[in-house]
Amino acid sequence: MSEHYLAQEIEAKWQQRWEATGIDAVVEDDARESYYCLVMFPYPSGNLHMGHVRNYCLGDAVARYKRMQGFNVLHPIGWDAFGLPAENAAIKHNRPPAEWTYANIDQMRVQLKGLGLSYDWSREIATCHPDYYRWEQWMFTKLMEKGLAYQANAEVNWCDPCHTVLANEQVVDGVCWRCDTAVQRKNLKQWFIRITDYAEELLADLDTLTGWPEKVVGMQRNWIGKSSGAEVSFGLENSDETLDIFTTRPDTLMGVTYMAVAAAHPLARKAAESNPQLAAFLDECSKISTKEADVETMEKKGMATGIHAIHPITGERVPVWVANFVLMGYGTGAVMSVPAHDARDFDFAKKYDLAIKQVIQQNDGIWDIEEAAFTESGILMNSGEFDGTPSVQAKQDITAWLAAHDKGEERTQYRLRDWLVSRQRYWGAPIPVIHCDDCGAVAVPEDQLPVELPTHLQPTGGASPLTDCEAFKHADCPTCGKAAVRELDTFDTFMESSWYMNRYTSPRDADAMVNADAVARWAPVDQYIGGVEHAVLHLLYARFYHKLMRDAGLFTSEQGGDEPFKNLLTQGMVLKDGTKMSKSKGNTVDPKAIIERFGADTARLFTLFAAPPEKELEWNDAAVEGSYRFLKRVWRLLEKLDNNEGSDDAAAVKAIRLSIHATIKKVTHAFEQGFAFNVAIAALMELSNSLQAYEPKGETGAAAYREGLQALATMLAPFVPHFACELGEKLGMEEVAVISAWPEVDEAALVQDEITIGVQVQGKRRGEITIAKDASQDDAMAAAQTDSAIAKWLDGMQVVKVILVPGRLLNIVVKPA
Ligand code: LSU
Repeated sequence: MSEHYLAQEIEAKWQQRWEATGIDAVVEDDARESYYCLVMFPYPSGNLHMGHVRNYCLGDAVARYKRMQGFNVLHPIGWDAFGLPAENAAIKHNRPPAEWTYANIDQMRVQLKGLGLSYDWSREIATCHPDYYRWEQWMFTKLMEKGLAYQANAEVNWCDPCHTVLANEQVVDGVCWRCDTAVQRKNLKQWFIRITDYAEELLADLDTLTGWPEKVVGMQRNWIGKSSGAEVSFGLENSDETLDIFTTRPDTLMGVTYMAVAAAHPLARKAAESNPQLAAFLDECSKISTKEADVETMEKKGMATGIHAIHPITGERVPVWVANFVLMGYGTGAVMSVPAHDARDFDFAKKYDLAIKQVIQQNDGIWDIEEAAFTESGILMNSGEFDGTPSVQAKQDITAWLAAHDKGEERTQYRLRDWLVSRQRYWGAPIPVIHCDDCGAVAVPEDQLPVELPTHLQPTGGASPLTDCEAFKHADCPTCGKAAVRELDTFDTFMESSWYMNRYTSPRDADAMVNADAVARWAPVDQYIGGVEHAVLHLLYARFYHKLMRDAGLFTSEQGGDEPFKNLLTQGMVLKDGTKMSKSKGNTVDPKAIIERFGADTARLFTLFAAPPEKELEWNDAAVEGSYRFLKRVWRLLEKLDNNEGSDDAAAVKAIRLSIHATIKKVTHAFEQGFAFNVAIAALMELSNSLQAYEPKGETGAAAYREGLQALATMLAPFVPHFACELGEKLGMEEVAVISAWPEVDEAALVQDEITIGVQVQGKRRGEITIAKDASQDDAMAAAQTDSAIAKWLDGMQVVKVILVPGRLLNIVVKPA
């Protein structure tokens, strides 16, 4: 046989066949144990990027392997289709985003099919379709009813180029996660969902996520940021109001020498009314970014407000300052400052010449409080009745004192803020609210859902075109019937991606957001694969939303679990020349070019072989060609298929069957142990080398060779499915045998009669011998003496001692004769 390996032809043939047979659709029966769910939800950005290819090939390898293991696999695909990138592209090309997006979807669908990914296309969904987002709108109205969704004025992050507010999670190092521009703080009325109500559960349930990388669990834990301490109420001079703060160090309360409030704090604003210099400073503060890292590193600046607070215990006057590092969005937007025991407060006090009062002393030794803050625990001093108390006790005592005097209480605080979900952009799901002059913000009733987004509008980059779309804007108040206006903001797209995995279980349900039986069958997702960029965005929101759906009665804990994703694999990035492939850096490799040149199977094999899934993958043209050459080598193995000249050679058959079955064992293990695909593929390459070196002789030789090729085809199927099916067909296998049945290990083939062990003379390795598995020390020694490489080290020597470590090593000690 001298047929060439024609990748493109083979791939087109099998893709057509799979399309016709729908072999990847699920069969639903009743046993949850046999269900395996794996989901993905790309942005339809138009063209596949190598990073996507890697992600989808990883998922497909898992899905295919699990199917071969007999699981009923749900492997759906759909489109996270709303959002800014699509809207911006539509602006640039002067086409309505709907048209642009649906065209992209059509293009990407073709690309995904071209990769041979085994998706269940019958479940395809797109978030920009009203059949999808109507349920999100419905859910939002339920959340409004429960008080879990609300509109409020708040200091929020504003991105000017994107012309919208952002959630805290979308501000990375002070800049917009999409366009890298520094965000501004603005006071605006926005819609929020009360994720803070779930902070404790979101934190506690992290402990159940044993199938997640510790790193991601840690990132979420930090983001939620639970801290315990006390809320303390300071009085205000000449006022009935109070200045409330949270502290984790109530033991240092007696050391407070000033208060610091955020620029957006009402007290600061009030003081600025009669103080132009302060007003200018507040203005300056509003322009700097809010990211904590920034706040840590930026120059600390402040200004006195002229207002004084009253210390709750001593009654002393304490000056109130505005400080640029105190943020309104965190805690109460005000802090008590204890320069003697906090490094930042110390620096600030030094800079502005504020008092420093030490109230904690070291357990032993003297601390020079003028030099640096003492930030550890110790014994209280200068603290009146609390003097001599250790910090730990003093925290409790002082909190108890405050509670008894109605000036404070124990409190737990979270860093997590409520989820800001409204966006001032057009290409998103309309927020289902009507604003009535009399009734306020009224939820759109269920029978009027969905509130459909007009799809013909052309955004221009400024204000959303919805703001002048008269047909959309006007509506009657659902409560009183008076003329009213619709909410013109849309939802952030993370709203749509927070529940898609559950919708996939009953994607066409017209009566409910999800079907509880379907959720019970498939949820939670068994294996999730994604980039780590979503660690505190999507992965946090989806966990929250899953709990919201549960608590809305859409499914129970027993049916859907309390968490949406059981196991998470965070894939590494695809790099070129050491940096992340990206359009802006101009270092991308177009997957299309690889596919056109070598075929999809080569692209798949390279991305899976070149690095472990969770590690970064450095692009390497030579390795791509190497993957292609490997497939061609395997292809050529077919040439020896019918060779059977010579007589049966039992030892050779035994040896090749040993490598076949040892490989099955190794590859199975690699799949089960965290999807070590690179290890699995390396083992398959070794097997192919063994088969290449093998000369089939006689009937048994030919049979063993065929067995080896069949095993190779089957085990290659999750990685290079077209190639594997074609190879299988040439081997006379049924398609189902190649893609639906994982090979079994023949334990008998693994039993070795002979073993090879190393031989050391004077502690140095000098060669190896092959001996019977149960050979005695004398037999082993005899074998060593007949091996010329070893014998020369024994020549002229007297053997003093021989030690056989069974199965491992023969150790020979000698001295000159
Ligand atoms: N639509 C979202 C998204 O990221 C997902 C939704 C569930 C929030 C990964 C890389 C990425 C994600 C890359 C998946 C590009 C799909 C993507 N990815 N490297 N959609 O289309 O790992 O993390 O952008 O899990 O270079 O591929 O990506 S996406």
